[in-house]
Amino acid sequence: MTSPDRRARALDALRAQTIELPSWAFGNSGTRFKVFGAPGVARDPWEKIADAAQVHRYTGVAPRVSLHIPWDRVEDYAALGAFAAEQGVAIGAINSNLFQDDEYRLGSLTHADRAVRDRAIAHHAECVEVMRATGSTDLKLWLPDGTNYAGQDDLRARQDRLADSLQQIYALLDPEHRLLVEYKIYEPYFYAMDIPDWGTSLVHCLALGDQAQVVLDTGHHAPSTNIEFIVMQLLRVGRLGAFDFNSRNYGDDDLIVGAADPFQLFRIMNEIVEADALGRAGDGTAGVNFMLDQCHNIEPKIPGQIRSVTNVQEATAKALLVDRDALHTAQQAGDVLGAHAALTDAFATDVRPLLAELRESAGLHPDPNAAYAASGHQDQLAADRVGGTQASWGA
Ligand code: AOS
Ligand code: ZN
Ligand code: ZN
Repeated sequence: MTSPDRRARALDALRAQTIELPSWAFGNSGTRFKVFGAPGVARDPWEKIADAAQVHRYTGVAPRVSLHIPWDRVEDYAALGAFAAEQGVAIGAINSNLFQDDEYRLGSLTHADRAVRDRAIAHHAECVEVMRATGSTDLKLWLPDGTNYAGQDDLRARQDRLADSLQQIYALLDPEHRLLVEYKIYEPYFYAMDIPDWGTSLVHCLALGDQAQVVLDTGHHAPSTNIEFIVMQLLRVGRLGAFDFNSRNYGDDDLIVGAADPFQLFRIMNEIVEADALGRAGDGTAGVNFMLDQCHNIEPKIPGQIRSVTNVQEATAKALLVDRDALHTAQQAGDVLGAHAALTDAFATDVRPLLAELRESAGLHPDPNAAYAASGHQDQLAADRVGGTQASWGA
């Protein structure tokens, strides 16, 4: 049984939780085999923001949208930020892009040629300008650089060039900005990525300074990696800046978070709650940014994002309901199964009634997935958005 106190504290914490949506989730996406077009899909950054705002309207906990430059390049970023505010959302992290130019075939920030590195650094100056115009405080850098064959390049020299490039990017930041450095085990290169793991990301962040933090994308690890251990360790040293949440069965699948392994998502949120790292500071700049990094290849985009947000909320609610006194007592006493049961009991709790109560207390429909499906909004979009080119992942 959940104590009334714990339930009340969970409701307060859930009320304060926010989840950031990626603009690219609202464009068409697919694999290298096929991109499926869907009726009513957003045709430009403005429509992607409007779609993200719908997700916030129904869930009440998704008040920011991440942009990707150049996919979301516009003439007037201040106007885009103002449009987002009118829609009831804010611009979140600005994602740079180092993977679409021919020049970057052998690397961008790690390239042997200084001119190529300078160009990649200059792209981040553009991203920082976008941050200033939109009020964003997070610059997110996923480095796609790497090598395909042993001996192809000097691994250590690439790290040295990377350290130098990152320092120049870091120097562009304003005091309220953060640089969020993402890691990924493989793809697009398959011998050695230049930031393959959290250790490499952390080493660079530590060298840069306090404004540099690690991004943990849940799809970027080897199978059987204990992700919650990484979460714990990065929190312990104050360097977990953000999540890119998604689900994976095989590789970087970018499926709906909590779909493949809800127990793993619960274990991750349990470490967050244990470290009291759920909330962000009032100004939104500090703490862990809970972002989604997903693509909805075959399912509709807005409902896919609503489902993702509610999945994160469910895992969070379960983590908040863990009887921490019982857990810590059992841990101290060496009660292996008692401690394990403190977690599994919470995981087995049906938190949907708690979340329904949370939403109703905020004036929202208790079931955002059903409410959006019944709204007719999707049909309206399909009727309104004819003509033009639908935005694609990468377009
Ligand atoms: C790539 O695999 C990474 O997950 C990136 O975070 C992201 O998907 C991309 O940069 C889109 O902005
Ligand atoms: Zn990512
Ligand atoms: Zn990824």
